[in-house]
Amino acid sequence: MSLDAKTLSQLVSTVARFVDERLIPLEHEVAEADAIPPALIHEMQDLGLFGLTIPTEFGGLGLTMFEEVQVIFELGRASPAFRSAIGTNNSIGSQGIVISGTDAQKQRYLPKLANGEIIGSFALTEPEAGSDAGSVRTTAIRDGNGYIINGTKRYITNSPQAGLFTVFARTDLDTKGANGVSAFLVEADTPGLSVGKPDRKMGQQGAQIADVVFNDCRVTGDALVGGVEGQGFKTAMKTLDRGRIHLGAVCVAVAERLVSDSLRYAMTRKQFGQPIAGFQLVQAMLADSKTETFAGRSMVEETARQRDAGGLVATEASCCKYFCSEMVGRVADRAVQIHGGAGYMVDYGIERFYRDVRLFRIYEGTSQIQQLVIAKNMIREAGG
Ligand code: COS
Repeated sequence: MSLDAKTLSQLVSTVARFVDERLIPLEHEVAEADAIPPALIHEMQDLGLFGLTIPTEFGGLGLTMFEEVQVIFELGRASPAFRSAIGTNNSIGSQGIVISGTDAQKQRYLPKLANGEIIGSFALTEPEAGSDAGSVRTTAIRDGNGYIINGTKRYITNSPQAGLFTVFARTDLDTKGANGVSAFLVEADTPGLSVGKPDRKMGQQGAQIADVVFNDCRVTGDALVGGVEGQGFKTAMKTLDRGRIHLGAVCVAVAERLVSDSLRYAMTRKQFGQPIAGFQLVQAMLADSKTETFAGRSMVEETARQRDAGGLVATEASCCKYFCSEMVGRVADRAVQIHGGAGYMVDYGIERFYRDVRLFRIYEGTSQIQQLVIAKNMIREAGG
């Protein structure tokens, strides 16, 4: 359901105010503690941020893709860890249910995901399966009216906080590729499921990832997403298509923040008796970052519009993820350069963004996977 223009603009400005007044002042503290204060999570719940994309009949805001990216353009101006807190509930941790779930699965889980009562997490990657998502080794073997899951999932975002996992496991051991994989909804307190210690990582402190281990973890038959075996890979791909547009918007938002921080710094920092913004070589960096950020915003908005209109946007979603994640890497690099020595110092926070944005080129499909998807689709559409 689409919001009217006034309601959307009110929502976007409320989120913008929240980012400026509550999130940006806490960035340093959250990175140091590697955790978001619970009170802030409650504020995010009160603002409805966990349910942006979940249909209204299940308690979410039911935003269209275009509306969602407008909110993310604001929310993403703060450290990526804050977006990550609500990211999985709005994207890969809920959309498998929204897209492929049964009515009972939707009724049971979507309201709790929408209000943030539980955190959803997407358990696809494994020690031996990342880019090659169809080769998962985790198994789900039929047992009576249920399944027994065994295997290890790796680098699972928000798993330490999660109440519900969408787990991809092989139900057909004789089918090696994607078609033998099914998706399951597994609650975090199910016996046999355990979450490892949060991994130590390069950036995005405050957003936690860990291993999720299944050791004879028994689930009932109604945990099978959509009630159909063999559809798990397709569910994962459809979920990731939406997630890639969302992530493109996050990258644009961070780039816009860095452009504005770089401009402000260049206009106040003086060298050779004048603000460095007066120097053409600094201007070139500012102009390149502005131009690339604008290009990213334009393609994300256009892809979102096409998706809302019912178009198939797998190619364009990959274009957004590929371009925007690479683009924000270049913008972050220039931001450090424009800030000079200050850009390398922890207190200014620019080096933190430089580390944070590196992940965007890796998760939810590396840049190389996006290139493969784009080219494969081009060749198929050309009849190859
Ligand atoms: N939407 C719906 N269905 C899709 C799809 C999509 N976006 N992409 C693929 N499919 C379907 C295909 O149509 C095919 O169906 P049929 O068997 O009925 O023909 C099936 O899924 C297998 O597709 P394909 O042969 O393209 O699969 P591959 O094993 O070659 O894998 C890539 C394709 C590499 C693109 C895929 O594995 C991928 O996206 N990997 C990256 C995963 C990822 O992002 N990992 C990061 C961790 S998740 S945070």
